[in-house]
Amino acid sequence: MQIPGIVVVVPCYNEERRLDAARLLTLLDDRRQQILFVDDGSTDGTRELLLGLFGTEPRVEVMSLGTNRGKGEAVRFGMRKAIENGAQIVAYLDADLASPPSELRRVLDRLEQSDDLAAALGSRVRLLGCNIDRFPARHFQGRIFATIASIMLGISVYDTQCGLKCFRTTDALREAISTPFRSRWVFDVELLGRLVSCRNPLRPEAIVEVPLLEWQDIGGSRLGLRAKVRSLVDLLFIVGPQSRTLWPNRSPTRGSQ
Ligand SMILES: Nc1nc2c(ncn2[C@@H]2O[C@H](COP(=O)(O)OP(=O)(O)O)[C@@H](O)[C@H]2O)c(=O)[nH]1
Ligand SMILES: [Mg+2]
Repeated sequence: MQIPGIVVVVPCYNEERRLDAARLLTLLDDRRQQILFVDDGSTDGTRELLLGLFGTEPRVEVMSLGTNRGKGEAVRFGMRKAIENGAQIVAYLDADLASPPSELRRVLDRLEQSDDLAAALGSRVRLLGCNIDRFPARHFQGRIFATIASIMLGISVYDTQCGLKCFRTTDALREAISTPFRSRWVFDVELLGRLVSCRNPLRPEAIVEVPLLEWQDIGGSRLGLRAKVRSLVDLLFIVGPQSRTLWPNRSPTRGSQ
């Protein structure tokens, strides 16, 4: 890889059937951008497909985790590697491109517009004029989850679970990803909690949500009922110790690490 300005981490677990090479390549339209695919111990041909499609592209790297560790760890490994390689901005994006590359660009633009911002998060708000195509049941489950997460975190986040998030490389980010996440699926909440409660915390004002203009629920999600129930339980265990709502007077400490 060249010295990276912006690295887009794309976690992949058994994505052989869903990978759309042509759309993914548009992530490289911005010359500063690089893609780091993290193959999360896939058991199908994901790794071989990624290497075959992008093996000769200098701005694409494929990292392989030997065993499946879950999305949170796949993202964390990718972000750590990107930062070790010198990335100034690290983003992550789901491999199914439910958030399209054009929306990644908009969220990155928002982050880059202001030096005061440390993170810009895609947010699936169903506003008139926006094309947020979410399965109704998932929309309502997501709203309940995000509302609970937001109250517990003590910061107003509308959509904790959107798979598109962008961060400047800050001390807070380095610290937040220095140790494993406790949850496979609730890691976004854990990450936000750590960012605002670590030793060098981000001010909540340094984090913005950017309402997406376009988002589409792609079939094939493997987040089943069991994982959803587990996520709710994880939420209580994760956010409890670092909650600004539950512990309003607590000075910033090491968060959940
Ligand atoms: N399901 C699943 N996805 C993973 C895992 N590790 C990484 N991922 C990636 O996480 C992203 C979101 O997965 P997806 O199944 O679309 O979940 P969704 O959030 O319900 O749409 C995709 O890029 C997956 O390839 C894992 O262990 N399980
Ligand atoms: Mg998906």
